Amino acid sequence: MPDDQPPSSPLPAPLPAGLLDRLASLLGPRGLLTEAADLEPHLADWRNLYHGRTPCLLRPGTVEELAEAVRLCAAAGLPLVPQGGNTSMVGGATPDEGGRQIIVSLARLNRVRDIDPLDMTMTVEAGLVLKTAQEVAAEAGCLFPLSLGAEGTATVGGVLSTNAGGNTTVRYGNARELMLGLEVVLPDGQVWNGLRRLRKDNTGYALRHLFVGAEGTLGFITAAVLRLFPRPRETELAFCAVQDEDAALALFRRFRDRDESAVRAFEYMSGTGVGFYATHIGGGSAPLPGHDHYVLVDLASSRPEAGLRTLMEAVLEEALEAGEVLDATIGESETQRAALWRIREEHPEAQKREGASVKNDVSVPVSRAPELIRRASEACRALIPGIRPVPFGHMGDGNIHMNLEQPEGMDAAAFLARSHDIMETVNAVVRDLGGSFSAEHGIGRLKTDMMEDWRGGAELELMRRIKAAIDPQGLMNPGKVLPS
Ligand code: FAD
Ligand code: 2HG
Ligand code: ZN
Repeated sequence: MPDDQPPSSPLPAPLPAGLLDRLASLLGPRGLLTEAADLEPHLADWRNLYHGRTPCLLRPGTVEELAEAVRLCAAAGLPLVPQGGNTSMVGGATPDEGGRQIIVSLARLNRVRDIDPLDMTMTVEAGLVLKTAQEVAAEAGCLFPLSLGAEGTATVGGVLSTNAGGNTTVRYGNARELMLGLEVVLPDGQVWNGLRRLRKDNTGYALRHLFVGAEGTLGFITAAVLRLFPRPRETELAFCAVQDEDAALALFRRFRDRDESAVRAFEYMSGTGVGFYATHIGGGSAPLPGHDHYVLVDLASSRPEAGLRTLMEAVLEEALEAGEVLDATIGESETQRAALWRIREEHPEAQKREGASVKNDVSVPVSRAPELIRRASEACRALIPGIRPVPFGHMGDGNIHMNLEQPEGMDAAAFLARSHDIMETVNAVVRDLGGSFSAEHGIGRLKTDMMEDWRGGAELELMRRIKAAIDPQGLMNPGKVLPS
């Protein structure tokens, strides 16, 4: 269970004699931090659920420095916690309270090594911020499509290590589908160079896929070859109030049936979530007020004269006539489109400002998303009267953030003490609908205790064997992903 208080004791255990000096001479003053004030921002997660300790933080400037530091720490039997932008939603990048786990930040490994608009690839280092990666691709006339609310902070290494999804999965897939090759520093300090930019490469086990989604438990991703795509020439965005959850999905189907390739994102929001946005971020208002269900439809095409406006208007008109769409507004400029996207992107922040919440990043087959929202909301209302369901997210790929906000006036700590019951309640519905208890955020520390139940037997046993084969000392990000 998450802690809600910073631990008060004991202080981090001292490192073996001489190790700090060796790390200092290897990494230099920019590469080794030991001052409490420098360490502090790295010791808690974005949600403020976990608070850890560390004896020091390593910030290697080159892959060779990282590899040597890993060798030194492995020889001393010291556990390592990789950290990118520290935006994990599951406590994946936070050390435990024991004080022995050393944080290793990849932030200084942030070079663009190569970009090739003919191969449609770019080779970048792990610490490159996702938004910068998008900008670099755009400067070369291409698109790197992975997009999520934390893109100004999250890193390429982080999104690959969590196999992040985000808003464009419906069109381009998860981070895994956007990766062709990897470079990895293994737990013993060996460097594996798998930076191949090949579209076909059937040469035994696809090792690169082991490290994607491994959440830093198998090694450090230091660089990656990423796939690029043509830049859109036309985009259209509509913010729509819809009749109910079924109408939201029916609208998705209408767009998909007309032109599947045009749908770049299809996001669902509840009236409660849009209300939180209005209160905490939108200065008291949001477009099309007074409805219970909303969707954001984002269309994009790289074809010249794709006719997206005609498509958007035609489909919305049909859906209005069918009573699925109740009202809609189409973004008329970049500024308007950005403002409409902001309503969706600020949902996590607005929810945070409203009070305590319990997150459930879950997925079901796309066809079952409306049922998930309805049934999980009802079950949670029955569990805690006054609880406020705030379902939102990536309806087009079946990933709903089935989040629950505390009842108004309830003590936050008392509400969070029910986290386990709430997650169990949502998960029971998810299981019944053939879904997954973790869609895109990963397992981290938050969900390790669910692994046995959901993935136990041969699947978990295989994962343990892979972990033991690659990291026999168990030094990479201990306590994450696999239950102890
Ligand atoms: P960190 O948080 O630093 O680390 C995440 C995990 O990866 C940890 O286990 C860490 O140990 C490991 N790790 C980091 N770098 C490396 C590396 N180089 N090598 C090996 N292991 C490494 N996620 C989504 O999927 N979709 C969303 O739409 C989305 N929206 C978000 C919106 C907000 C406001 C926030 C705060 C988070 C959101 N997230 C989302 C979650 C988060 O942004 C992603 O999980 C992201 O992939 C984490 O990147 P990071 O660089 O911050 O990684
Ligand atoms: C998003 O889609 C993120 O905005 C965060 O995945 C979801 O806050 C959440 O639960
Ligand atoms: Zn999401």
